[in-house]
Amino acid sequence: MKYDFSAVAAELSAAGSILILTHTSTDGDAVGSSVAAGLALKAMGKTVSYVVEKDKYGLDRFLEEMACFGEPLLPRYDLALCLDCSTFEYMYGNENVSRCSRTAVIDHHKTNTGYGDVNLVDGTSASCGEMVFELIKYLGVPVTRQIAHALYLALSTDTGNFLYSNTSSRTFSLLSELYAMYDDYYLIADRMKFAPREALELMRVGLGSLLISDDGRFAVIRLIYETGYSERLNITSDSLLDAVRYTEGILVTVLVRQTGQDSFKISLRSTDDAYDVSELAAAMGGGGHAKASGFSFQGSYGELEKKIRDYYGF
Ligand SMILES: [Mn+2]
Repeated sequence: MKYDFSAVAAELSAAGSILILTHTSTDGDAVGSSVAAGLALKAMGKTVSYVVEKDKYGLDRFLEEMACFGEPLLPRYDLALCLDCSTFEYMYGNENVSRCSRTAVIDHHKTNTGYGDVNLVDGTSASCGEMVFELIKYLGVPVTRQIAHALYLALSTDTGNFLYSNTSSRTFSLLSELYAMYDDYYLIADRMKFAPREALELMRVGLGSLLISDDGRFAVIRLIYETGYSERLNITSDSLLDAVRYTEGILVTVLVRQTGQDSFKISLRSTDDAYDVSELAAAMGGGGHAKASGFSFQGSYGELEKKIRDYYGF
């Protein structure tokens, strides 16, 4: 057994009522881990409530349990079960932890601060869902179709559909176990491709305003009021960024999103080892990694563009 579940399992069996919480800006691992753990605990006869944000994929049609996310809370719980959340501050609705007598944490972020009474943290797990899957097996709870779908969602999200560098043979052996039980995960995978209608307009504004340096190596996506961007389009720009950054020849992609009259949020992506975009981010008071980083800027768009052009020399 990869994990030592004894401390967490002791907390779970002692508790009659459990409140499940996870991180802000919900994602598939947060939702999937919560639903899978919640259903398993209910099957054990526990009273379970959730403080989890509704997802953005419309997955509630596959995971009926998500209808419980908005249910009113009890005044007290025996245990807070915090999943996939590295710090207490980053937890969605963390004020509700005060309703709980004890706190148990299960997380795969190696930076987890250990804010629980018991903490099971494993930085080598690709998703929190992997840990929850093993926990459910440890507890001996049958994996229903909905639990399996929730686990698939978690495993698939945090590995970028099993493509990121964190994907391991263990991920695939857990996946293989899931496929041995059920085989209709394409329903979830298909649904995850859907985006809100605003995504098309964001794509139109972003590509319509695209600025490419003469040598073709630098691209600036201008989501600013001047090019037709508005607060209504404040949705994820991941697919827009990916469409540009994975274009042959483009080495650095800068996405500028206007957040106010004189304020901007800038995302930087590099697809070439010669460009460490965290250097520009750090110079501008932000941070991140060599291939993906970001910063905020106060001032006019003109000043910002000049700073970026001067820095990279285009
Ligand atoms: Mn995660």
